[in-house]
Amino acid sequence: MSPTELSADLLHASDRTSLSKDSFKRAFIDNLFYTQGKFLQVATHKDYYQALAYTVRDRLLYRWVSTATAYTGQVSRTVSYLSAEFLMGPSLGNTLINLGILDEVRQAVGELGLDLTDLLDQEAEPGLGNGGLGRLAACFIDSLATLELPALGYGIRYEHGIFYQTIVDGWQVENTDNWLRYGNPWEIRRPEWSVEVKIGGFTETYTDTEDRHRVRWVPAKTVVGVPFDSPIPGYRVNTANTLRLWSAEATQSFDFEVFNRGDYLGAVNKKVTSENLTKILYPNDETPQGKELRLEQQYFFVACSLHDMIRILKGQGGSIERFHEKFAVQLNDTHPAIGVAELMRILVDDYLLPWNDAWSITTQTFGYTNHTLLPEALERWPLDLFRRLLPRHLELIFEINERFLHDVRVAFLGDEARVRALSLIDETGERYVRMAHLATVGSHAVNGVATLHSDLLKKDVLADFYALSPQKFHSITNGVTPRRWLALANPRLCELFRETIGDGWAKELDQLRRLERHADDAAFAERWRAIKLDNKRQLADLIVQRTGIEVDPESMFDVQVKRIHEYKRQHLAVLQIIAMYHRLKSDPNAEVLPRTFIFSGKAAPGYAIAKLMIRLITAIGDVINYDPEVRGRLKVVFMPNFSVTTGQRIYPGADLSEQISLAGKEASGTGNMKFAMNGALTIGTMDGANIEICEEVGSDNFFTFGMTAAQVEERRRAGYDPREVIEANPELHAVVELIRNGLFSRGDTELFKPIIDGLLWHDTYMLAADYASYSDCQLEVDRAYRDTARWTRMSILNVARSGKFSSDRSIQEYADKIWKVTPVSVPLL
Ligand code: Z57
Repeated sequence: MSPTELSADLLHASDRTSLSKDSFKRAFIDNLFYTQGKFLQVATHKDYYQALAYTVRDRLLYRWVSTATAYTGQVSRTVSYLSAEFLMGPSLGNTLINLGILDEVRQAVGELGLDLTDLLDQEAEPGLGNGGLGRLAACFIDSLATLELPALGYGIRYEHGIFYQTIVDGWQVENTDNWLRYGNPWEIRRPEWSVEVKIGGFTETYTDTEDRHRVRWVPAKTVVGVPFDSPIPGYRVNTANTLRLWSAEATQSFDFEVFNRGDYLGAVNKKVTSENLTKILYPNDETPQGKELRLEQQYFFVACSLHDMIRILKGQGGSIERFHEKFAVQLNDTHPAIGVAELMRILVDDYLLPWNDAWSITTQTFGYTNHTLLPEALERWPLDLFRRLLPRHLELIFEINERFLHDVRVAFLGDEARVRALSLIDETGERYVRMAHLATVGSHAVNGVATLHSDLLKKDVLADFYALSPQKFHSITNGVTPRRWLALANPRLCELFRETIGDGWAKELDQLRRLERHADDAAFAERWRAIKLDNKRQLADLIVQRTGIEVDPESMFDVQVKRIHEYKRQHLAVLQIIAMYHRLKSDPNAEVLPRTFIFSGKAAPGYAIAKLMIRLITAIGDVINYDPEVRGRLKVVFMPNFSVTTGQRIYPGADLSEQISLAGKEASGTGNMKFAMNGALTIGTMDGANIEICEEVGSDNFFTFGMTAAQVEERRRAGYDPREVIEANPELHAVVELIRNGLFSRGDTELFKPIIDGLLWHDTYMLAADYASYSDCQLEVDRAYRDTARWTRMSILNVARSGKFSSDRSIQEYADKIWKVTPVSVPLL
């Protein structure tokens, strides 16, 4: 029997495809009954959410199948975006926006007596990422689909995503995240495309049938990777691409072998061990630990993904020699860089291609995006650990290195220092594999994520590589998706956009420029302010609900939300808040503008100073918020569990965006962009993408302070002594003394000592050097905020000029400069 053709008529008449409201309501009830096994009277909000999610997913599937069908027949290049993290955030709201059915669905569920907002709140967030890097991957796959580019996102289906943060007695407490508890309606398990991944063991040489010496890898164990697919719909296009996340499972055959030997518990144990591989996301952002399981995770998902691409290539009748013509593989940081060695292994060992051919295919396939300059964030793997897990890959890396270093010696005759600096193996002490070097050598394109960052890469971290092959280097400034960060997060503002400039902005963010001519229109400005105030009221409700702290929506909302890290300098903001408090206490009539300081962000569980920074923030809140003399003029709030979901509620309610990293440290930042497009003004250093935001919105509409990256370098070279600076600045000195003497720790002079000592003796991130400039700049902010008309005008201009920071623009640049891919339009079946 052969399947008959799918009838398009049948599909359109189906309650699982139709977008008509009645059909949608019928399908919802149907799902509630047949999928959840509930009826309206006994169903919980979770049931309603699930039923709604399935109803929406059905409508997505139609586009998904149409897209798959369109891609099967076409030859153009596909982008594979390899990322160990995809910080997607909830899917339902975003899907409704992209399908263009948000209002209709709100109405349909309303007619069933339900409130869409309540249902949207039920969705557990898949927190499969730490911060900027993971969220960037999520914005990028949204843009890839919106630009109708054939693309697959490949990653890991962690059973536990980033930990759930609570605050107990002012300290961060980590709780395991269990996002799959109620099931995930957005994924489809595809066991038929499972991949066996080999790990460990040893290599041996053998002679092949043509009498050539070859190497064979004899692995110690096998793990099965099972793909889980989720649809990624583009905005108002038929394209629905795929996010394919790999989950580790035990091999059956392996278990049975042990079982037959009578070791049942041993067999079960092995199974448990294999499945540990994708159990948990490592919660360290920018501070990799050389943990064996982490390298295993990286190899596992990369091997699965490359295998999957070859399956797809073969399915289309392509030959392996054309791999690079079919796939452009982008490495999101070095986490998937082992892919360079894995593709070489496949081509050389499995397909017996000559080395040079294999190398040419490999380098034409990969592109590498670097996301950091912090030396401690660059991944390096001890050779022993690497050999234990991937003995064959290590041999291949040695071979790649030998050939590469030969080229280096030819290019820089006699320069052995250069050879050591460029080597894929760090031999300065214990020997390590340098993953950034492997990624750079194995790729035809390397890019930084903002102009300054790319320049510093060429000048610093990858300077020797730049000298060797300058044509490889690119700069592509990050962006964020306006669908989630505007259309979904800020509906009131978007309604004003719609009335004023139509709704083309969501696809072409540059159209926001048309708002500029309303910047001086008093009536427009009044509406603008009213919307911001509304958003602030909503945020204030959330704050009191999550922290018990009442805040005044009329006060300035001054916000710093991001991972807690010394280089991001949350403690610089703290010093300044204490100074304001001190000013108020010294002169109760001092002109201090009412402000609410809102912090949110997670600290890596093993990063003691970062956790202490959270404790310091909550501690100053405990004093300032309850001091009657301050009379509510200053409030300090720490919102627990910063996430995509809470971000969606915070950015739209912000007046001031704090982007105060030490210049040269923040590669780009992406929160800075979300704030600007939601009408917050930025106080920031000339770091990362802040520089470009300032350039776009105009320096009159941006509060800059602090040293530039060049000045930082200069200052350090000249010999920097923080104590000298602190002693010379009475305000800063007083602030340090208040903390030191225990004002915020009930007299305990030990608690915050690590922060104070760090400041006095090292001040690695130069808070003292930038303090005065920051403090002055905050006075300038006060002045601007007092002039409501001026502030509103600045806010409007920030939004109007934020078009560059759409991830659509970033992805278009990757497509043109690096991937050489073009859109494929998808006809609906
Ligand atoms: C991460 O979130 C970033 C860099 C890293 O090396 C790692 Br690991 C995680 C961030 C940068 O810190 C941000 O500046 C940047 O905007 C973001 O990646 C996306 O490029």
